[in-house]
Amino acid sequence: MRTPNGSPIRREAYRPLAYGVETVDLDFVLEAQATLVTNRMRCVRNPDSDAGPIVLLGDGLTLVSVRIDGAEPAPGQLRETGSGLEIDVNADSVVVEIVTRIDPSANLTLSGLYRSRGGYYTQCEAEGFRRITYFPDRPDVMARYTVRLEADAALCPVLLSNGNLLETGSLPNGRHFARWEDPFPKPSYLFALVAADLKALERRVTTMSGREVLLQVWVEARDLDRVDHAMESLIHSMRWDEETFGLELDLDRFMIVAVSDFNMGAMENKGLNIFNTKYVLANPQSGTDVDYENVESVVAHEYFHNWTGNRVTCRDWFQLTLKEGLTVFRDQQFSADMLARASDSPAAAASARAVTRIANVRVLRSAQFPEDAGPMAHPIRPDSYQEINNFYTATVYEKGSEVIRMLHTLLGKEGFRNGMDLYFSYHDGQAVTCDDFVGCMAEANGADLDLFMRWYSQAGTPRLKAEGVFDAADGSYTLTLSQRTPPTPGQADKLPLHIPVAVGLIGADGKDLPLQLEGEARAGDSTRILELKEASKSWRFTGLAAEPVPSILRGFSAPVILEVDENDARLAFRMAHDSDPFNRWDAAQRYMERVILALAADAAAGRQLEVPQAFGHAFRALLVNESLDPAFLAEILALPAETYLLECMPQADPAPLRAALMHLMRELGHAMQADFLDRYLDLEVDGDYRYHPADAGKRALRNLCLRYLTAWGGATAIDLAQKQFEHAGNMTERYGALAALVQSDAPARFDALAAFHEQYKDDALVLDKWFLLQASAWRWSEAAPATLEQVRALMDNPAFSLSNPNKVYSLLGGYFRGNAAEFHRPDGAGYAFWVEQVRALNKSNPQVASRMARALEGWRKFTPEIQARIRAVFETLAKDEGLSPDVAEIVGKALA
Ligand code: B3K
Ligand code: ZN
Repeated sequence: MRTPNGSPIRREAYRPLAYGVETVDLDFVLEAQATLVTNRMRCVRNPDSDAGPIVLLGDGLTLVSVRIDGAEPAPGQLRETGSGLEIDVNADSVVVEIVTRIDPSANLTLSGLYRSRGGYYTQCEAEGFRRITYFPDRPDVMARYTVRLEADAALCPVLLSNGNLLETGSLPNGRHFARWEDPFPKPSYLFALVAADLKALERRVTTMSGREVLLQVWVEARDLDRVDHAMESLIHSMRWDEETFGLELDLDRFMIVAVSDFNMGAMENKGLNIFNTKYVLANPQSGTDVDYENVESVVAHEYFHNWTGNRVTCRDWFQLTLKEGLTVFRDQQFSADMLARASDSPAAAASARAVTRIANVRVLRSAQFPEDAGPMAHPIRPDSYQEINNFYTATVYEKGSEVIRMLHTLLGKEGFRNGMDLYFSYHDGQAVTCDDFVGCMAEANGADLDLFMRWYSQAGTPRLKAEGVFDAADGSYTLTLSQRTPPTPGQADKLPLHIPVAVGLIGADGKDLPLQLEGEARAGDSTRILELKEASKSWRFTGLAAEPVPSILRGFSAPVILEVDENDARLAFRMAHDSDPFNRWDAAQRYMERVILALAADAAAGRQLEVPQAFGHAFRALLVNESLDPAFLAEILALPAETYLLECMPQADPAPLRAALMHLMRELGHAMQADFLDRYLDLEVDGDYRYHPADAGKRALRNLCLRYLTAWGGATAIDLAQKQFEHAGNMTERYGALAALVQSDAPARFDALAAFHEQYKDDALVLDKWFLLQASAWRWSEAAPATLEQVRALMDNPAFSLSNPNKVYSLLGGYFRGNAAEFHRPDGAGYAFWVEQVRALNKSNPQVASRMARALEGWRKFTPEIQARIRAVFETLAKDEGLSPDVAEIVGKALA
């Protein structure tokens, strides 16, 4: 039914269809094993396309009947093709009625119509709709939908679909129905239905134009005490989009539905967002501050898609970043604004914004940089793919968002808003391309963005080199910026990109110097955006009394790897003084990275490990600095992600890296015991839990202090962690204490894990944390049980199931992606286990299987011994018959 393995779909092959669809009337008779779908669509000739048949796509459907304008098809008029049906017609407009039968109970892929905990749910993006009915299932076919649902009234009392409810009613035999109408034309990937036993939290709010709208968050009855935060987040998102972009909710009703079995985070179906429970449910007893943050940002993300994705959608799936990069940028801005709003001074607001930015960049560096350096490297707008589901990537999303952010930086807030306004005025209701979007940004600002478009076509992480020369004779400082992007698969030669580089110069007193660029009248700014468009360019700053310390790429103004020659003293200086909080954090990260990589080299060579004193001083100066916001401190004192550090090693070697990380944490915990303890005791948050940035920041820093203390492992530390675990008033504290115990070699960790399991064994989301923690745990002593054996044992826990993605992501993902040193054990047992699990998942849920398979795709960065072992398991897998296109693409590219 699909494109055979190995024959990719190309962006350049795009052609509009001969026939589109104007209206669709769907009728679902929902039965567990045999759901009948009647699809009546008005197909209309596309005047802009060449002549041709009506082309319908279908996957795994049982065809019951077809009628064309009410009649049986004439002989030869209807053909079954490998991917669906083709119908020859002469008329400009015909009504095609197709009846199909599907088996939602047998659908474990969680794409199309499937069952979860007794209910029926759909997931159609990217190509799930063709698993429900025959349809031109591509995003450039936008149609108006009506939907009738019929199901057992006792089992599925709630029947939902997109848009507005027209009618409900009872039927014989205990059944009932509902009819829905979506007034907005939409692509099929935004279709959704839900039929289940759910309850809703409801709120009525008034939009900026004065319309009253109904908001609902639907969950199982037992979860109703966990939905307030999702509802609050939805209301905040609505207000933010009105205030920031003048964009209003366009429907009378907006629904969020939570489902336990879901492949990714959530889905922006028109008016009926379907969410993984993980991103809806949170109360103080079950969710951590991080869960609260995630719920807020995913609710916002899906809500923002209503304009950036639904009202204006993608012409084809190569344009995915058009909606995803832009919507990620919007949700990141929203999160930063929410944090800043809760701050009580401009400085606090800047620090709060930096905390969001740091979180964004951590994700980029630990997930996107490795992707861009591996066999799956692709531009944010790929040129080809074998399986589109493999391209919902960190590159399309996170780097895509960085590209939008650069436009925002280059054009300014107002210029960006003008571009957005123009985009909606031209393209509302259309399926468009990334060129259309950037074209609007250029037109609205009179800007030339031709060169900027290279960000859409060039893969790989650019290296930005900064070199400065101070001339004491004339008080000038010449800064030379140069760029180069290493080759990526299929793209050997790279061209210069248009890179905005935010630069500041710091004086010896630690204060920013006013910037005066040679030949420019304007002066005085402390940060300037330099636009690098060529391979290399120099800028001359004048009027300087002494050599400044440059602070380059402030706010992480471009998704690049900055190469700058800074000695330890300079990093410590910026760690203490950089006025740009992001760069201050980054200086600390760079310093830590340097220290950790040196320790890892020593560990690999069997040398004694020693943490440089100067680093300890710089670290401690921050730890005891009470003028810094705790949330920011929690970021600046946390080590860089292991996945990112592996990328930074000349030859990635997980074991010595892990030894280095453990050594550093232990040593810092030991040397600064008293300071960690003081801060720990100071940071206690009194009163009832509230999700507030100030409280969350304190809890984050407090838990981090505890982590350093238990890493060292003195009796006081373990006792503190146990007390916090026992007396915690909320999940952030309880889980923080459990994590601190598990990340130590204290025997108390086993009791804590058992107690946690006992308390939450019926709470799926909390248990996911328990699985994750054990799968990703470091081994602090040789005596500790091997992680792999524990992971295997945990698979037998009654709460674990390979068919629930959250469980797989926690336990298997936690091991494959979150525990490099244990997964890459020298005996290869981790890889054998990986082959087993990828094979099992490949049969039931290819999307999840592919995600797990990707854990090893970056194998070429490792030492030759590790490479040889991983290559062998990829080769084993490659010989399997029946690999899904999803997994086959990953394996094929990994070996190419
Ligand atoms: N658009 C969905 C992702 C769909 C993934 C399909 N494999 C969620 C989001 O980005 O908002
Ligand atoms: Zn999205």
